[in-house]
Amino acid sequence: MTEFLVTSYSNPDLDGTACSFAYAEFLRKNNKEAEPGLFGKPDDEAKFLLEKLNLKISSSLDLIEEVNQIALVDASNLEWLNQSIDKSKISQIIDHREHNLSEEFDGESQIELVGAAATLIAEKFKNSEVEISEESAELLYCAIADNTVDFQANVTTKRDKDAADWLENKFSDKNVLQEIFSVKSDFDKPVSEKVKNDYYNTNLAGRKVGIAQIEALGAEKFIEENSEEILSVMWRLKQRENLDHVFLTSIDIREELNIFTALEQSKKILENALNLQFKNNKAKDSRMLLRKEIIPKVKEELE
Ligand SMILES: [Mn+2]
Repeated sequence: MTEFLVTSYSNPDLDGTACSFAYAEFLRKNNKEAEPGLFGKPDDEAKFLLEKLNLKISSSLDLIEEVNQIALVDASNLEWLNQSIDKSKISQIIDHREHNLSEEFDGESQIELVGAAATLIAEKFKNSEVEISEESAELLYCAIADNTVDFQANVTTKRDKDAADWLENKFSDKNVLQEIFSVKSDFDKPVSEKVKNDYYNTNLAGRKVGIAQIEALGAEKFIEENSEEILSVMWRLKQRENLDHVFLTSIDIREELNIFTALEQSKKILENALNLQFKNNKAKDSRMLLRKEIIPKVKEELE
């Protein structure tokens, strides 16, 4: 019998995965019975790092029945959770998103707008007596770098940099970040897989909106070379998931820009929400906006 399940959204990214693993460790080292769990499949970067560190995280579905409490990490929007979660069991929320529903939640919540939820977990170790394992330090460090696009995105704060500096001395593998960014920049797979690697749909102002995100070295070239196919992947997603809008936001880490790709009927919404100018089905922007910054603006426009 485990008291706590520590988990995130379905198909978590490196931040959600790292936070689940490391926060469960933090709770255990503070004498609570806790286990990390994942819903769905972690994204490519998270999968790569778990394999490299030889870590296996259980499926949340296997743990959910037997736990009394759920701690949600890198997640706060209760509408986005896996259907099998009994919301009355959620006792803690730790997240860094502006768009969340934590106000409808009466447990313990920590929502702070830093670049990565991993920063919030790292600070807990840093401010306490308990030692962090090498695995957790490496996971959290990579998660912060990954979520802030190597500390370049607007969402990056001093707290993220301080946490990363502290974590960096707690593990030995100094090449790992370079490897993570090569995984992110691996275009040697079908276009549809690349587009859907970091994708979900969400309800924004009553509209069902699908949003895919790519952050990579060479993202611009990938978009230029595969426009037609990307549009047809989005069209199929729109049909299958019955979406009102669907778009892809890509960050080219080298060129330091966003490229938005959208179907015809979603261009106007994005142009207004983000002050963009589409040419054909693409729009470029130099702000390096992350999806978590884009969502509140699109939601406002749809309202
Ligand atoms: Mn995150």
